[in-house]
Amino acid sequence: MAKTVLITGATSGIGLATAQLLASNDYRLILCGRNSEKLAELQNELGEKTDVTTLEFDVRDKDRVHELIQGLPAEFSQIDVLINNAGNAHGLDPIDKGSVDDWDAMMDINVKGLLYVSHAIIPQMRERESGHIINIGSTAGKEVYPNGNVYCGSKHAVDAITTGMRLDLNPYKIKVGAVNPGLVETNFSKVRFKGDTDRADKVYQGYKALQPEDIADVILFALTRPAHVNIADLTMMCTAQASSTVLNKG
Ligand code: 8X3
Repeated sequence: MAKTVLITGATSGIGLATAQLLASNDYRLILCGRNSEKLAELQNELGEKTDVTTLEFDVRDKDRVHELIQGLPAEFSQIDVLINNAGNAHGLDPIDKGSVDDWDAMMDINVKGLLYVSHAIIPQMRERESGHIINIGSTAGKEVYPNGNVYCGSKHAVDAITTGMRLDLNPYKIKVGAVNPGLVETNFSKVRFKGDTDRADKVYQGYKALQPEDIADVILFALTRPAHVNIADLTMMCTAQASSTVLNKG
């Protein structure tokens, strides 16, 4: 039977590319996001290829996250795969100039939001003794770069939480892994720079960044390994990038 996959942050970037790829590969989809219009469009588009339902929530709203996941219709209530993708960077400032609101947003979405969604789904996976959780981390979860302070902190937390989940859920045969991309060309930088498109565009100029579809490919690879294989931790960068601080712009 086709597996059911819940994806957070499914309306753009890596989440969207993953939803599109999985829809073409016989996965049933629960697409989650904040934008109900985009969710409805996606349901229409991908509904032609597979069964799709949508949940409109902000991962920061723990009560709503819990309520909507518990209230899924019977045909979607068994979640085989959770892809914790929702996440953002807000600002790129030295620690002494950072905005407390930006810090709150990154910790609330990237760390606490991931925990809220996981908390709502792990019990059913534990009960069935099966399931697969893939957390979308970042190279920023492996190394800290100047001005990255709190964003890097949030992604280091994702890295630690992924390991913690894998350890604690191991007795229940639940696979847990992370995919950690470097620079990916999405609206990530537009959000980080609060709509400053010129600044955001410059991040991806002069080299070929990873595309969201590249990350989706790796997620599909992780999902299609045999039962005894878990992709525990995978870091990927575009060829031009060697680390968070070394990028060859030609
Ligand atoms: C995204 C990668 O280098 O912009 O998580 O922090 S980076």
